[in-house]
Formats: sequence, C-alpha cells, structure tokens
Amino acid sequence: MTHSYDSTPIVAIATAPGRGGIGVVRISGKDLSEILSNLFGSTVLKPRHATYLDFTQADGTVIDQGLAISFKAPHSYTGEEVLELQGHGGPVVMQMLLSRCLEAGKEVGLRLAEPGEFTQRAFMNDKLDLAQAEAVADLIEASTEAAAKSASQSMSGAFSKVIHQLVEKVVHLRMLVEATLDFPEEEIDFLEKSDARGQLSEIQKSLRAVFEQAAQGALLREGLNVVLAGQPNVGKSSLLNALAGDDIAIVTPIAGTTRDKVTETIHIEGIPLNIIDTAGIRHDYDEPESGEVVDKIDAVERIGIERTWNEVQKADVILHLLDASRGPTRADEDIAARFPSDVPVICVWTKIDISGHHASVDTVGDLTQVYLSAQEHLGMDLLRQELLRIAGWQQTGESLYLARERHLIALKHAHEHLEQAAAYAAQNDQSLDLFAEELRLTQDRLNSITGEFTSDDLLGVIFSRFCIGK
Ligand SMILES: Nc1nc2c(ncn2[C@@H]2O[C@H](COP(=O)(O)OP(=O)(O)OP(=O)(O)O)[C@@H](O)[C@H]2O)c(=O)[nH]1
Ligand SMILES: [Mg+2]
Repeated sequence: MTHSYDSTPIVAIATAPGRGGIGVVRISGKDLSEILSNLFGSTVLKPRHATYLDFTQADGTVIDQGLAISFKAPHSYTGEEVLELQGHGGPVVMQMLLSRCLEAGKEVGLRLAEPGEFTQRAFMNDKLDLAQAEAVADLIEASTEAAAKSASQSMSGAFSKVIHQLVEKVVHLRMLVEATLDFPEEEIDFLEKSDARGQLSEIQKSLRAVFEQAAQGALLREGLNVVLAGQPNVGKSSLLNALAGDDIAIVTPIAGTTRDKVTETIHIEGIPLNIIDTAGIRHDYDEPESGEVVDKIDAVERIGIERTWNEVQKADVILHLLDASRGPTRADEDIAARFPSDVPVICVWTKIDISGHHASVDTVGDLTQVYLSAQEHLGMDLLRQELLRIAGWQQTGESLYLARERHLIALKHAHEHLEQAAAYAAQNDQSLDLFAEELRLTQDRLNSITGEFTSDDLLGVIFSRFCIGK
C-alpha cells in the first residue's frame, strides 16, 4: 500500500553528533536536480558512484572536500532520489555543510528532516514494512550483540515473513468461509468438509510458535525490571553491587542506608536486566512494652519506603531479600504479603557466609529460594540462572526476531480472536458469519505488525522515536 506524505525534500546530518573521521549529510526528495546543480554546477554525479569534489559556499569558498554519492529513485534507502555528502566529521564543518545544502535547496523548499523521516519515507515508498523500519531503530539502539543480531534478522524481513505466512493462512480460511456464507443451509456441512476447525487449530499453533519467539526477542530489546526489596540491612545494595560488578550503591551497617532507588542495567547472556535497589522496608514506629509510640524513621526514609512500594508494583520480577543469618521474621512475612500476586518473586537468603548455609537454589511449588552471599560472591551464578529462567529465556540457538511490546500485544489480540473464532466454530449453529468476522479481526491485528492499514497517528509515534538523520 502506498501512503501519501509530505514529499518536500529533506536534509539532515546522518552521522552521530561529535567528531569522527567522516560525517554524512543526507538529502532525500522526489527531484534533487536543482539542488545538485546549485551545489556542484555542471559536475554530473554518476548514480551510486563516489565522486570526489569540493563542497563550496555559494561564493565558491571551500567548506570541505569529500565524496558525493547520488541514488536515483527508487533505488535508494527512502525510495526517492537521495544525495549523500561525506565530509570530515567535525560538528562545525557538518553544520556548515548542512546550512549550505539548505541554502542550495531553498527554492525547492528543502527543509530539515524530522526524527525518523528518512525511514518513514522508506516505509511510505514500500522499501520496508513497519516491523522492518522499527528494526532499523532497534539495530541502532541495540546494547548487546544478541540484540543487534536479532534486530538485523527483523530488519531483513524474517519476522515480517512469518507474519505474512500467518496472514496468508488466515486469508485462505476466510475465503472459504465467506464463499459459504451465501449458502446458509450448508454451514454445518462446510465446517466438516473443509476441515475449517483443523485449519484454525493449525493457525493457532503457528501463532503460538511465533509469539514465543517474538517474546524472546522482545526480552532482548526491553529487558526486565528486577526490584530488590526487603528489610533494611539484609544486603540489597550489596547484591546490586555484586551483580553490577561495581561499587554503585552505598553499603553500610546502618539500617536505612538506601533512600532513593538506585538502578543499574546489567546483562546476563545478552539479556538486559534493570536491577533496582530500594530503601529497606520497615515500620515507621516502635511500640515498646510501655505502650509509648516512638518514631523510628525520619521523613526522608518514609518517602524512600513509599518509593520502594511503587517500584515493587512496576516490577517484572521481585527479589525478596532475607537475612539467612537471622532467619525468617514476622516483618519478612508482612512484606511478602504485600507483594502483588501477579509478579514472580524469588526469595533470596543473604549472608550465607555468616549463617553457614551452602549456596543453593531450591524450588518448592512456586516458591523459589536462592541462598547466597553477595559479599563473598557465593551463589551469584545460581541467582543469575534463576533470573534467566524466570525471564523465560531459552537458549534455542535459533536466531530470534527482535520484537517490540507493540508486536506482542498485536499477536496476543490475534490469539484472542482466534480463540473466539474457535468458540463459534464449536457451536455448530448459525454463527459462521461471526466466525468469519473473528478471522477478519485476526488478520487486521497481524497486519498492524507490518504496518498495512496502520493509522497515521501510530506511524507518527513510532517514527518520532527515531534519531534525526535516520
Ligand atoms: N557477612 C556479610 N555481610 C553482608 C553481606 N551482604 C551485606 N552485608 C553487610 O550487611 C550490611 C548491610 O548491607 P547493605 O547492602 O547496605 O544492606 P541494604 O539491604 O541495602 O540496607 P538498607 O539500604 O539500609 O535497606 C553491610 O554492613 C554489609 O557489609 C553478605 O553477604 N555477607
Ligand atoms: Mg541499601
């Protein structure tokens, strides 16, 4: 599908800000002939060939010397005519080159590109679909090799391809159903003869497989928020430091050391984990036997504890730290009772160097307990493995698609429509039109991943998160 868009020519510095060996200014537009002749006079650029020349001001003074490469539509990144000027990568010289381009293109309305606008044009001109365009941004932002590899998979269209295959199966079944809709008396027959239910469950199976792979890919991109929570002094900050391999949070024997949350992103087997250290949780008063209530904590710590609970609500995984040298206490139980029920919790017993426990993991029912010492680095690998397990990370050896939360949601919705379709199919009555409608909705959801029939608003949101010049 071709979208219409504001096709005035655009220009931007395409390389990262700062100093570098080379820097690139990129221009894209329907017709760049006037800009070219303003910049280079009678020198004609052979498409896709590097031409070494002077970049000059209008009055002929030289700004820089470098390479110019032109691409003719549609054989370019954007699908339009593209000009790339490679000069020396200094911020001032790049700015001068950019200003010169704007001046040379003034007559034809050349303007600065919005973030992601080059890629948006590539999408509009069917050079890549939406999932591929998103993968371009994800590749640029990849923080690990594993993330980069799977972004590159998605960018090359591997993810889009499996989505298309799913859509084709849905379309095939839809066509069958809709052909039958005109002959209501044959509905029940139809379901039997065409093995519609069989086809449907086949599609459901494929969708599940795609979802699982995409969920793994999304994990690589989004990572997990792991919140360390527990009483003061159980060793939360020490654990953060041990996981990060760096002295990030302050550790002291004083209960109530941490007040603000402290976040550090670590990687385990390429999976980003945001480890969030929080203020230790305790009651803000003591009630000694005299019955007199004594304030135990100050206002700052109180706010810190409130923040801890906020973080706990947003966690993907909670590590509940307990002091193994002290054993379980009533206060630990009270804390555990307030954890949200839908967030996985790992009980982490700390300070086993004092308590004499061995480093170990055990799982009874859905309670997993890890025994470790952050100070002596005992049991740390067990915790890392447990975090990966909870994250649902499986080392498949297969290459993954770097998916986004948006894709997972679309796949989930598609799954729900298929479930609904299956429910109608099972009823065996006059609900074939409803069955067909659910298939149509499934198809729409899947198509939203690759961007067919995606609203302009959503496109705007997606592309505006790109960097300028991409
Ligand atoms: N022996 C031993 N001491 C530890 C271990 N982990 C932490 N500690 C000590 O326990 C004390 C408290 O550690 P922190 O990491 O500051 O504890 P916290 O849970 O962050 O405490 P708050 O920030 O006050 O909530 C410090 O004196 C640490 O040196 C451990 O594995 N073994
Ligand atoms: Mg602390």
